[in-house]
Amino acid sequence: MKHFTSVNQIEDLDALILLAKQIKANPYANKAIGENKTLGMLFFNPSLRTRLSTQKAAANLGMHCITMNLNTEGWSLEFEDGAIMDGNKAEHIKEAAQVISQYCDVIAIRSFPSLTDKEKDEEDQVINSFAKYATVPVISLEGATEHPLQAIADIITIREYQTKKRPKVVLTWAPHPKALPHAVPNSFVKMMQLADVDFVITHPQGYELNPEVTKNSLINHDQNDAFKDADFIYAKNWSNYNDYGQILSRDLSWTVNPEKMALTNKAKFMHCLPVRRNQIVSDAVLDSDSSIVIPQANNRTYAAQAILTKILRNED
Ligand code: AN0
Ligand code: CP
Repeated sequence: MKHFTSVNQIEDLDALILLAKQIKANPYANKAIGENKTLGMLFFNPSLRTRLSTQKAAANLGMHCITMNLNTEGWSLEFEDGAIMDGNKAEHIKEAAQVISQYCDVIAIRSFPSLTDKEKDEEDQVINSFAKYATVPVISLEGATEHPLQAIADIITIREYQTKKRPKVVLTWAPHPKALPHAVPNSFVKMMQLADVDFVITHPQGYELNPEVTKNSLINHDQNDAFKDADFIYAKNWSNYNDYGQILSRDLSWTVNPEKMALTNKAKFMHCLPVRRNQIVSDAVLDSDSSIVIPQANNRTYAAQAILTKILRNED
């Protein structure tokens, strides 16, 4: 595996889930494969889970980890080819990526979208520029359009909790006071399209995700109807995609609450975290036995470790 920046790069999902399961059962079994290898983690945005779980995954493989908050601690980077650098940007990605590649055997990057320029965001310039100029493998820790490690943790969690062969999984939009990216829902949709599940997306009219991503998935604008017989409810806010980056609804009738969960088949509640209580989901659901957000977050370690293992083994 050269770079891992998209769910599209997963060639054999069952094999990947099996590897993660084996790692979870025996996390230190491959402590030697990362010996004398360095993982560089570069953050342009905040993180709790991704940073700590990926660092732990690297340590479980014997890797050394160096982490930098590039937005606050590094030189401001220029990403445009041919730029005349007479402004605030002190260093070009071409040099930065090659230099970092000399210190690191794998580079992992978190970089959110602007949510103001749709075309630029869809280019996922930060992650793709690192992938282009780095001379070592690059992993996305959530880019402008995808959060693939999250989606792997999500499918591992669904596999652990499913009680029937083909569970019904519902991705529901839920209200949030801030404009949020599309990366988590995009990767989740792509993952559900790969997995053996009965998948439905529900969101208010006009809150369609990128149609290229959702084109093979069912969309139901009636949240209550979508929830019927669901085995998993995966809640997530995203800002408007058509009216790019705007908040067109904060309708709290979309908050996941016990009345809505009662429509399901005793569904498990999932969210990538961080989650806003009593916006996305009510306390009563998040604090109930149906919530599996904590074990879901735990699986971030095994998702990251599975991908690092494949990269260190040079596997596809
Ligand atoms: C981010 C998002 O929605 O993409 C990160 C989630 C993992 N969430 C927030 O900014 C609250
Ligand atoms: N789910 C997730 O990626 O969380 P962090 O933003 O805290 O890393």
